[in-house]
Amino acid sequence: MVGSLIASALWAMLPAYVPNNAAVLAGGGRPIDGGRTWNGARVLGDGKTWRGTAAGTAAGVLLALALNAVVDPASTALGVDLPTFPLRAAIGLAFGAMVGDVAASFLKRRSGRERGAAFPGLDQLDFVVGALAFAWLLAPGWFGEWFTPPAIAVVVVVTPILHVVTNVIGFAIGVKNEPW
Ligand code: CTP
Ligand code: K
Ligand code: MG
Repeated sequence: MVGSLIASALWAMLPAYVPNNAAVLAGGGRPIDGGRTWNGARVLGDGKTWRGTAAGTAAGVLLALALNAVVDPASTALGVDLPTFPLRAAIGLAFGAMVGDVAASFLKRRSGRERGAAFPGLDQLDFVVGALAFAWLLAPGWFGEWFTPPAIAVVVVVTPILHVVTNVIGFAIGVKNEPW
């Protein structure tokens, strides 16, 4: 019961987990804020680029389509009812994750944090809030079916753990500048 709740909730979040990591690998080029500042600090900073945002969103949507192709055997193997992703849900999760991350950088710059500075709590949950909000906006029926309050609770507890582990690995293998 709890196991199947965790499995379906995490499966439903997978298209929101990939974008940040894909952006790290693909990032670079023109920053979204074009170098502009506001009240003495960059609006977003050099860490938020058009290329990283586009690549991250594309990676999340592509992963959702790939998961749709294997959802039946995966459901059977795990003995769990797993979600398929309508395109609108896939886009909401992937793009929303990127928007949440960009919004967090905006808040970091407003609070005097330089690019790459840690903001515990925000760093781990920014993309969760963005992904859930955009999935709800773009695919409300699908969202209500899979992101029940208990599923959201699972996501909010488990995601920060997964996020910390992934980023420490990314730092250790040299693709990420900081371990957060
Ligand atoms: N990245 C990107 N575009 C995005 C998000 C991330 O290009 N929308 C790339 C950047 O190269 C960035 C790296 O992924 O440096 C790591 O992402 P993140 O940790 O979110 O950015 P930071 O550089 O730490 O900047 P910030 O302090 O604004 O979070
Ligand atoms: K971030
Ligand atoms: Mg960072």
